[in-house]
Amino acid sequence: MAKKKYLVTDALPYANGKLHLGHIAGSHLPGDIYVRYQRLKGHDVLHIGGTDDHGVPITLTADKAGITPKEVVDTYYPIIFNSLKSLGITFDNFSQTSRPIHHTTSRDFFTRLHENDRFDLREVDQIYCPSTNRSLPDRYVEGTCPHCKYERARGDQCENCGTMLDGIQLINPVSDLCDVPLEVRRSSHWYFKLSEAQESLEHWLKGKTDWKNSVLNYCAGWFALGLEDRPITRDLDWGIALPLDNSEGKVMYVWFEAVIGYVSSTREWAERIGDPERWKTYWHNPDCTLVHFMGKDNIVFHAILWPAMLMAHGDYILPTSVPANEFLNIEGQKLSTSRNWAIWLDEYLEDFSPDPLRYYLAAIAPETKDTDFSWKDFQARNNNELADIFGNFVNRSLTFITRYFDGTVPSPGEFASEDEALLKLLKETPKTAGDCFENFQVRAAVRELILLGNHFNKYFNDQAPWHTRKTDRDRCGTTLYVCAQAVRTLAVIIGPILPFTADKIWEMLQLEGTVSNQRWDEAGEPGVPAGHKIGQPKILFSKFEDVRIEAQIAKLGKPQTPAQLPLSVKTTDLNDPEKNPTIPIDVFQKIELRVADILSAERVPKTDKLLKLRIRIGTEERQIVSGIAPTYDPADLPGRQIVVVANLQPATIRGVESKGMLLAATNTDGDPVLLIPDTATESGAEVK
Ligand code: B3M
Ligand code: ZN
Repeated sequence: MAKKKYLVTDALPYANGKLHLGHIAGSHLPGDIYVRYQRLKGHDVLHIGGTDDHGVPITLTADKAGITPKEVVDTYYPIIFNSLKSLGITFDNFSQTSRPIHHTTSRDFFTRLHENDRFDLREVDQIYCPSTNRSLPDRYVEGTCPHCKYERARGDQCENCGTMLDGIQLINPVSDLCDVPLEVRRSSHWYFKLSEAQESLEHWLKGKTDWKNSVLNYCAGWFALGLEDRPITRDLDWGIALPLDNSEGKVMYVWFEAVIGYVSSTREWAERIGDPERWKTYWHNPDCTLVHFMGKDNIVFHAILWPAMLMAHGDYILPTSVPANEFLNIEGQKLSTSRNWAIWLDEYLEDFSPDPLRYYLAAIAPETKDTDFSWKDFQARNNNELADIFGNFVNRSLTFITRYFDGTVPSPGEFASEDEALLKLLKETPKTAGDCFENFQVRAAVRELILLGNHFNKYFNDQAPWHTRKTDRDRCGTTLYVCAQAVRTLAVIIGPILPFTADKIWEMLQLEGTVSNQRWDEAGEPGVPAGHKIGQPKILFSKFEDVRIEAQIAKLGKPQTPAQLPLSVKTTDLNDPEKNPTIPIDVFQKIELRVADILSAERVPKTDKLLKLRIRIGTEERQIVSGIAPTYDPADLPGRQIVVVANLQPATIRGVESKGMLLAATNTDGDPVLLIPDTATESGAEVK
């Protein structure tokens, strides 16, 4: 089959906060599953992402925290980037829209549309705050939606009915920052002539019969109202300046440039791999499939505004598909970050491994309607499906081979009809599961996998190898041969959803290469030869006890503790006496810094970041807990020297006692880096 090109994008989250499971269920996980699947199919796939760094969401966060927008986005970028990476979301490039390459790309795009006469400069009324002397675009104002009368609609969009708004349309507008009465002033803005694009857009969408109904219906609603021209500039000092004279104080509207961010991130990728023009082989290639993953609140921007911009430009392909997802509720309530009724990805990953979450979110994916994340259901799915169906089958098969066939896959005898039936099922599986992935039906794919897993276990039970082992060794060997094939097929087929598990199974099977370089279409063929020596079987999934789940439920709706708000002091604050008051030397001298030797290190159970270290300071041995697991393997630590604060009050961290704290810097990825003496130093030596 010919290699096809795919360009897959996930919505760019605003870099003003951490990622929660709404982001993941809406775009990153379905995007990643699709990408992994298409790669296994052998296609040329580029997965593009990044953060959305401009616009009022960012400046509002900065205003409220008293820091600059740049500090906001640079704080959240590494947190967002690292949590996605830990969840196994594999991007070819993950950029920021605040980078120069995006400014250039957006200004070029703007210039082309300007040359093509797609803009109109208009004088308009705009909401103005007399106390802060600034105009208040977008989310700086809230008021009643003129369409659905929802009282807390924002100046850019009504969260309730999804309508795009302009602050001036709101009934009873109020400022988000102060409560003086607001005024209306005139200002000039560039408008994108979206109304002109309606006919071409309608015509284009008529051909999209395979798109989700929800997306098509949503667009039809817009067309029925008639598309209106949209202002695409704002009076702000954070954003992308216009490539025009007389445009001081104006920047591009964030939604105009954020979508161009997909192009900029692709260009950044091309530059990084040393082939700067290569991005065009996707964006300017009519044979490339362009897929945008996102949540339903972004449909209008991706299925109407962005295609209209692309058409107006002329050089680009249009989206092939816009598989928007509905919303994820949490324990029966709407997800709300302000009430902290949310599950934060980085916190999840501190307590659990990634695959159970990927699995559960795939199983309940909000593909056609809003769905509910329930911790108890998460627990049940993990325990009853991952552990009892998949984990159990893999484990019993491989353990049996290890125990009774010396770890060597037995030669099959003559196949009985049950063996033939299972081998046939394996052969058919790539097509059945593949059709689901192809059509963005991840829930259906999970159902297929469960059926498959149940078949496998039933086969094992019916064949009763523990019995035939004694009565008919040939039959027993045939059974285990077939089971080994099933384990391999399973590893490939679950790969898009459960990549970490797939790798583990591959490792246990000791097959050549990696799961990700297998061919999907051949995944159902017998691929483990008789006589092949497998590795040590390990448990794939542990069951989650009630206490772990209850602890998660208890966190919902509670205010976040300060440690979870990551805005930290930046170097620019160093000379700011308010943020960084100086201290007299005697205060510093109270801190006992000592050189210590690491004696042993181990992970703190059920956490991803924490290590428990036995250390020696001079003659004294102690235990400390430290969050350095993201960078350091416990096996590499014994024998190394560190610097510790020796007189810190003891604390209990995750139930483990810690007497002291080691010193580590935080690198730009947000990962810890140990501070160590330059040459071997006597244990217990003072640091001053
Ligand atoms: N930042 C909205 C959001 O995070 C917006 C997406 C941009 S995609 C180009 O939901
Ligand atoms: Zn509304």
